[in-house]
Amino acid sequence: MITPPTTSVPMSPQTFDVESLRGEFPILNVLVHGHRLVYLDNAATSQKPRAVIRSEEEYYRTMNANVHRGVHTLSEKATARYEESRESIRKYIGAGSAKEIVFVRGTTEAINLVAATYGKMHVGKGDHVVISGMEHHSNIVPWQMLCGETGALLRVIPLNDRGEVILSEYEKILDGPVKLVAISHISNALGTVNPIREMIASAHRRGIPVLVDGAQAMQHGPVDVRELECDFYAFSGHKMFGPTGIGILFGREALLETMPPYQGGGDMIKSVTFEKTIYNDLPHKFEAGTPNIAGAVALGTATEWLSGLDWTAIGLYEQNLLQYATDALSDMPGVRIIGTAERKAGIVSFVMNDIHPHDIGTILDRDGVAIRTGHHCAQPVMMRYGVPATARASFALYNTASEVDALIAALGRVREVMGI
Ligand code: C6P
Repeated sequence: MITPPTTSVPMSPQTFDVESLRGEFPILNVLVHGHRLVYLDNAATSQKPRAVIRSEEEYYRTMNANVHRGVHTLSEKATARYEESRESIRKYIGAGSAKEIVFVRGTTEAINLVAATYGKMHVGKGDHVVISGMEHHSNIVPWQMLCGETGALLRVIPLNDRGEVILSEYEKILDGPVKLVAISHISNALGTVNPIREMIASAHRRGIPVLVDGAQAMQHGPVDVRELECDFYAFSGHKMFGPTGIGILFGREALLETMPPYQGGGDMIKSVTFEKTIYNDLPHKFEAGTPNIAGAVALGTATEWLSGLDWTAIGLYEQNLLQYATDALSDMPGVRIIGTAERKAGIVSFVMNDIHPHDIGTILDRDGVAIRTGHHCAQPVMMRYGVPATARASFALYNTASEVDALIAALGRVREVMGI
């Protein structure tokens, strides 16, 4: 049996009090099979602070009404709160205008929106769309569908053995008839942080726009879309301490203006006759139907909550935690870490001997340790590294070294149960 590390590394700078931050997350006190929850599945979805939970509740308790429709007080209140939330998010990601902030269901819908509108307008037969070998299915399938419909070709930037994009290959691919690059900021399956600023600059030197899948990035610190100079940035509320069912497509105003609507319906129009519809202004042109108002409001609260944190201290804390977990896992016999990039976020994917990751996940759950197992909606990554699936521990700002110790101890029990 593996002896788990007994001491916690001194990793919390004075400026960041993890225990008091944990106190803001009620779910961290839940018991699972008699054990206090050790939640290490943050890449799948993050937990919610009290402020976010309260915000959604308060919306329903005090102002629930439809937006942009009524003249009555509640509708005006709900509309104002919905638009204030858009403004909070705009500020948080450094966008120039609230017109560039489109509420969607999440990253998946944001990418599909761009593929179905910008993609259909600009990508034709013989053109290329570029993605990388580490993309989530949400940033593969919409482009495959587009290429299938238009006769374009999907080009894939290959990965090295550590799980990093091979930039020299990317440069070569960019010299083709490329109409769009779509790349993840951080890989959900490998933890790799891509050099997206550099990659965006390379594409822009050739006049090629870039969409960034930011699903995994937003919980690890603020992202400034102006600084990145990306053309589109897609993310999900639920992975950044906000609610499920709400997310954002940031798009440069000049591009969004030229794009056709994604869906037709209420709120995306200025006027409708049976002969002709005049579409609404940005961003409403892309928000057909009653939106997830409560979700949008609470996502605004999540960004306000995130703005109040000391990200220099948290960045250091998360990197130390990642290092601690990586070292502990590397010391376990039979463990192979998949994804050893130089720049990583708090995600460790691994396999252990020939134990199926689902067995690992199930046994860990008995000890209250929640991780994700499977292909993580990134089957090409599994193929690239020759594994059917991995076990994945993913860390957020409220995780601690003693939770890593609990993971390692539980993995020791997996070895015992499996007779290794
Ligand atoms: N990854 C994971 O466990 P949605 O489902 O739309 O909120 O996000 C999709 C998505 C897109 N891109 C990346 C890089 C992602 O990681 C995800 C979601 C979760 O890894 C669920 S599969």
